[in-house]
Amino acid sequence: MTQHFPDNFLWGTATASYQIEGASDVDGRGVSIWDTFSKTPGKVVNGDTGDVACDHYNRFAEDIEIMKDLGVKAYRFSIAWPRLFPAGDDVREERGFAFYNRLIDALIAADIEPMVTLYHWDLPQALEDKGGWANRSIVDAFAKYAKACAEAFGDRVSNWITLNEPWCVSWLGYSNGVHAPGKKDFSLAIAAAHHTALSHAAASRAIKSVRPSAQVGITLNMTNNNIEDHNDPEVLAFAQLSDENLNRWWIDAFLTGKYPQNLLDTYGDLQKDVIKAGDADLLKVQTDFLGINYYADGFVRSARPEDKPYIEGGFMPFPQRVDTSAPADLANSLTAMGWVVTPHGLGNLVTRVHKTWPEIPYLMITENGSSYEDVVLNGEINDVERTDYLNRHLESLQKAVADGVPVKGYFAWSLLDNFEWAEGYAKRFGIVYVDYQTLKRTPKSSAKRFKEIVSTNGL
Ligand code: GBH
Repeated sequence: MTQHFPDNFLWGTATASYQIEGASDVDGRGVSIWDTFSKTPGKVVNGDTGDVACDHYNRFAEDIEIMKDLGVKAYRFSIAWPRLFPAGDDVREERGFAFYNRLIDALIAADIEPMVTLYHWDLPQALEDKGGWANRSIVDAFAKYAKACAEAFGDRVSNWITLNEPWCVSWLGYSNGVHAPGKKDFSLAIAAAHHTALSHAAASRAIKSVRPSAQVGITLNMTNNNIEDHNDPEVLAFAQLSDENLNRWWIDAFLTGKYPQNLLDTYGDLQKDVIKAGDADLLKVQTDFLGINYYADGFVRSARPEDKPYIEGGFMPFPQRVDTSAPADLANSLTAMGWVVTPHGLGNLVTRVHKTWPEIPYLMITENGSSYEDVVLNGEINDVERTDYLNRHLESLQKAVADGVPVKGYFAWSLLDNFEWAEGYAKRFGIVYVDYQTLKRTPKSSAKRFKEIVSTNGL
């Protein structure tokens, strides 16, 4: 049986500036926190940096040709804040604006709709020097940057994502330190979580003030936490806290102006003085769509003897002892990232999100994809596992959409193999292979399959 997606379903591919652009010291670009972090020994596998990456800055025309051949209707990319405002202040770098004008114009000429993410993790270092996302002054700086982007590009861009995965920004950046700026302090992470929520609201209002008809959303990395031991109160308490910390924090903020009280109680003194009187009015904002990045489900079961209170992992300040490892039946087919493959999770997730928050007008899958070790054989990359991941996740998504969940688009992560943050170039997520010696691009089998899905609008 053929499974079809709705007419006008927005098929796209996604990337992020620091992961693909390279050209790090070109045209007045300022230093970002990922330049600093990746050049700090021990932070990124192999000492890899984004200095060259895929050299998309110089090769974007070729990348657009690839997308045109794939037949995709949209392209989600991010703007590097340090290209437009190198010192994170009001001083503009016109060559940075010119680059994104060239990119956007070329996309439109190719009939590909630009979907812009304003923040995909490359903060100007000068702002981090003042405390970054943990300092409340970031809210104003981000709103100004957003407004400048809406003014410059909003005549041609109508879809905007304020922040990508503010959970990662806050918790990976400021609490467990695996991402830039690499800080390890629970209270900074909570401050960042609040300031990213305030920033989403402030930026949304700023964009709408100059482009009233723009569609503005936020992208969250969301998952389902599968509870395997329903009788263990520690498991239940942990699952609820994780859901509030990962999924509900930013959604409750823009819908209601409030955070989950249970979570605030658990944070206790760590969140003291961060949330100010009157912030509820600032947090609440009309959000046109929710972007969801989905990779894999999570699992929680009763602790094994070796499991320590979760707080000791330096990840989230939860005192429960639980086991969150991969279930045995999924553990022998992990991706190269070590993540489980749970395709039904995508359909389950969008269904649950729509049921829980029916007031969110529509959803977009802004990222979904997988990393596997690719083998080049006679110039071809037959990435069977990645293709299978794509097929199975889209099958699950199609069923949910057919059942009435308003998902308007799907963006494959990623168009190109690229700089996978702390994993450097060792982990490949692209549907198009990049040879980092020659920078030659080669579409993998998964790209050919995606092209087929896009052209038939179904499976
Ligand atoms: C996305 O992050 C990013 O937006 C994108 O830039 C990146 O390249 C892509 O995914 C692939 O990684 O952190 O041990 O608790 C996804 C980040 C991955 C964060 C799964 C939560 C759960 C495992 N998410 N992760 S852990």
